[in-house]
Amino acid sequence: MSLLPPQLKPKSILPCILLSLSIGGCGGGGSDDSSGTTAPPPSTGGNETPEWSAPQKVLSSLMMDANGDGHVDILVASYSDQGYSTPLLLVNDGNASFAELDNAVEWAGASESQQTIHMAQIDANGDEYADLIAVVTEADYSSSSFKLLLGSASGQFTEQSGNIADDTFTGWGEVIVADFDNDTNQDFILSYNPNGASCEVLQSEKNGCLGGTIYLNDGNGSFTPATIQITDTLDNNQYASNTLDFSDKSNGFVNGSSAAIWRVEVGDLNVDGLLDVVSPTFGEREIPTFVNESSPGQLAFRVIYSDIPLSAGGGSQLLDINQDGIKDLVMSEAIYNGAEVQNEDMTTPVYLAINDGNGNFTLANDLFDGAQPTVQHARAWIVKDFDQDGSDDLFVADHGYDFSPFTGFRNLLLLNSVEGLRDATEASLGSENTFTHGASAGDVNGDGFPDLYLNNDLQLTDTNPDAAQAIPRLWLNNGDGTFSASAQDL
Ligand SMILES: [Ca+2]
Ligand SMILES: [Ca+2]
Ligand SMILES: [Ca+2]
Ligand SMILES: [Ca+2]
Repeated sequence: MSLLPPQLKPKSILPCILLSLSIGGCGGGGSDDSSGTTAPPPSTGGNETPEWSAPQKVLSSLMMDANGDGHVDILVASYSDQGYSTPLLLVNDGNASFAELDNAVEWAGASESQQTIHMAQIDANGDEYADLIAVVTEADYSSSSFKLLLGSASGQFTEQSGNIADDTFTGWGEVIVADFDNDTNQDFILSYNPNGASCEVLQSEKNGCLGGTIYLNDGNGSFTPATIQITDTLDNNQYASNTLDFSDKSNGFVNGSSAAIWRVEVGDLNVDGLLDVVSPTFGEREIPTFVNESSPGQLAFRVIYSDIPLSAGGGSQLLDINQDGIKDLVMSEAIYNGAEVQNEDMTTPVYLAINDGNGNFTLANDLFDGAQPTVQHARAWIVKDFDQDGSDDLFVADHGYDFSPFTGFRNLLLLNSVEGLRDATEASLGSENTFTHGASAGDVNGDGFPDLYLNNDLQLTDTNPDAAQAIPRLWLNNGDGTFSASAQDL
């Protein structure tokens, strides 16, 4: 049976992919075919047809200044078969009023059967215009690839995907842009898992979660996966690999020679100026931190381990929780499997772990100011100083259970202070259940306060009457970490 029958929307297959990481299949109570029926486009009312409209089903978004005018624009990409073959660029006039720039983002072979699942800003070629990496996949995830798009003063991007070597893979993938070899040129790291992969099995064959491939920028905007020299402190093993690997030490035994990571977070975790990587794990394993010891053109990482006995591969971010200038870790598991849900209020906790300054993490859930928050299926973890008080805050987009009837879940906004991370969601954004499949953040109206764009599916209730109600996507920061919906329907 095909992994993705035509009537199944990508929204429905995503849990299958993630589910398979730790559980090995889409269990009972999983995706419901009825979610996939595409409704006709809404009537425009007859007397006025807008020149453009945002997709009804937004899968990914990115806030970036695409045309170098100092205003933050928004790229939005839809699910496949929604009539959009490439992302739309919504250009900001400086007052958070947006208009589409025609054909700004295009690439060879673009097709409505594809979808852009992830986008990241990168400075590929050192000019003054921001560039873009898009991760594009067929709707059934049978083939995925990168698109490299070079920015310009007009906001029109020029495709240069041929500058990325080994640019295809299968499954769900995301990239994080960073300069890993400290040569001042931005590189990127790919983390992905192939269809049907399981992270619970022996990884020595490299057939499970495949993460941590680093594409080095040669300084001229060409990217090639680079060999990594790994020093594993668990057994003092030194070897070369084409991905970041670690010893899969769980419950007192080492499973195979090495395991590949999937989810990664990137930051300077030992405060030496080089960007390190940490990978919260699926399953109860010691969490590996990859301490960067690279030099220009030569990748080298030393793997150390934090003994945090929990499974937290559902989502994560780095932020300085205890305000000592060192990035700490926030993470959670996700509820992927409908068969596991015993009641409709079932959630999973958000965990905090404090960095000792060397990249070693220790659980510190007492650093919540108030009750420990919970999530159901968080999709985007965004760190910004939302209230501009000088400390990192966290927004988490959570769409809730990814199976019928898609009732959604509340998003989460945690504001940081010396008292700890405080759940400010209700006062800041409202705490209604929504189906927010991701989000992006940036200051679109130039007041210095980060605003939010929520990747909501506006058609969900057309096919699932009990699904979460659609809410506006663009939320403007009121200047204190609370938000109001924009009047413009994006
Ligand atoms: Ca570099
Ligand atoms: Ca470092
Ligand atoms: Ca800290
Ligand atoms: Ca703050």
